[in-house]
Amino acid sequence: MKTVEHRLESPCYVVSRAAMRMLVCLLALCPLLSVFAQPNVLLIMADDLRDFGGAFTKEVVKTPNLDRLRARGTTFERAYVQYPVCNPSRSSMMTGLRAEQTGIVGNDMPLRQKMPDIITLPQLCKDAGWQSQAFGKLFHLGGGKNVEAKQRWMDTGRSWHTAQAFEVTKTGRKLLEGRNVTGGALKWCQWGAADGTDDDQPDGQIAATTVAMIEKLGDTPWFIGCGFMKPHDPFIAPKKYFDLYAADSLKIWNDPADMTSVRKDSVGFGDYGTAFAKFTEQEWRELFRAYCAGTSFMDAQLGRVLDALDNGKLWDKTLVIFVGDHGYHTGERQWWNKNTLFERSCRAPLIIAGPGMKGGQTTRSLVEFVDLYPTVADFCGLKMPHTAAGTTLRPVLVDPAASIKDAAFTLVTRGDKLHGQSIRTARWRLTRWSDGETELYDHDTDPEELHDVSAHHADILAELTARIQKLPSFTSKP
Ligand SMILES: [Ca+2]
Repeated sequence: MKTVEHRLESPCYVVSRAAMRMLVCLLALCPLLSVFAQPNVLLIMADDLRDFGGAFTKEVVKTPNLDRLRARGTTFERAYVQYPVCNPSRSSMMTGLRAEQTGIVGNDMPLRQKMPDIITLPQLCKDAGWQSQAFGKLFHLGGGKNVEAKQRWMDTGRSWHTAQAFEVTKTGRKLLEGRNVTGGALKWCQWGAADGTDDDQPDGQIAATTVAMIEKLGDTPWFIGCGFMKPHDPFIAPKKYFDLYAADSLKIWNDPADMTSVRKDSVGFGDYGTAFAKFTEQEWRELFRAYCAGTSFMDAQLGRVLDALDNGKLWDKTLVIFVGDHGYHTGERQWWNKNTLFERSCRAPLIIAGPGMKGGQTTRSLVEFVDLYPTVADFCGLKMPHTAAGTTLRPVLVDPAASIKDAAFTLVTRGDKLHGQSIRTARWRLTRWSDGETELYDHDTDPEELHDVSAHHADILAELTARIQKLPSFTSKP
């Protein structure tokens, strides 16, 4: 007892108690002060995962682990990619620059070919002392079977200390059910309930290796990229995930008869449009079920990674970012894909959790994927190595009602002669094609963008066109 009294009276204790009070006050004022000077960064990406929000599909797909992550962090309901295709979107996100600035607008251009000296997001942390490791698809996985080319696409050695890609096993390749719904015309339009376990598929292996690396690195600060391949085509997952969805249980989208038709460059173009126009209701249903199965499969792998954070007690020292690389139409405007300037393609999932952050928050603030780079730099206490196109999301993570910008922008190209740019504000989406054609949708009354109202709002058209014209200059020509 005497010892305790002595300790209570010791000047040293008094000082530390005052210091503790000050720290508590500081933390109260700045709830997201980085508790750790070097927080871990876990960047989890899903491929072609639409934001399931909205009246049509909100309650359909089973994603208990995404729900679990939502309970720990902030869900962004209005997060927009800068180009709704894998490589351009990922290149934009990983450099913090718009697609207009990177010039990467297709899946055939490795980042380093266009931007040899750019400091990527994982590289920023790697160069500052973080262990940087990638599993699966973070940058676009080009290169096919050529191992060296694949390593170049993954940016091994520059962005990551090591990067690994994974293949389906012989067992996982065996399909217990499934078919190509185009009769083989579009090779990728294949769905399949696969034999084997989760780890016979790349996403299972990606989860397993991510977990092993988290356990191995321990207290060393790390930046781990965990890049799941699903629900991207081919729409294959272990059979048990198909069994979550009874074959005829899912409602499918039907475009209303009075929907405004739009130019082919906007949606419905090429061989894809021709194939989708022939789909029967049964085929739409089969693909949608397979997409939901792939999403639940990816979600289960996410759960394994979240378990590793639980087990290692890492939530209070890890910034966790879950993103999709762009959205996806599952039948809207008779389109089964991305690469359009509609909300379904431009909006993508984004959830962020981290030290000191409140859980279970949802925000309607407009944000862009170029905001992720400055956000990570901010939380890691690192200086942006180049001028960011975006801005840190910290204010929204502190207060979901906060606003950091009043518009989000997305680009697509159609060959080297035409491109479209789209601006999304809290109320409107204006898409403007480089030949001057426009589409305007009013989200206050039309969240699925069914009716083009550009003929009735000349003032909005002029105002938003002027905003698009202020973007960094872009020409479709290479
Ligand atoms: Ca993708």
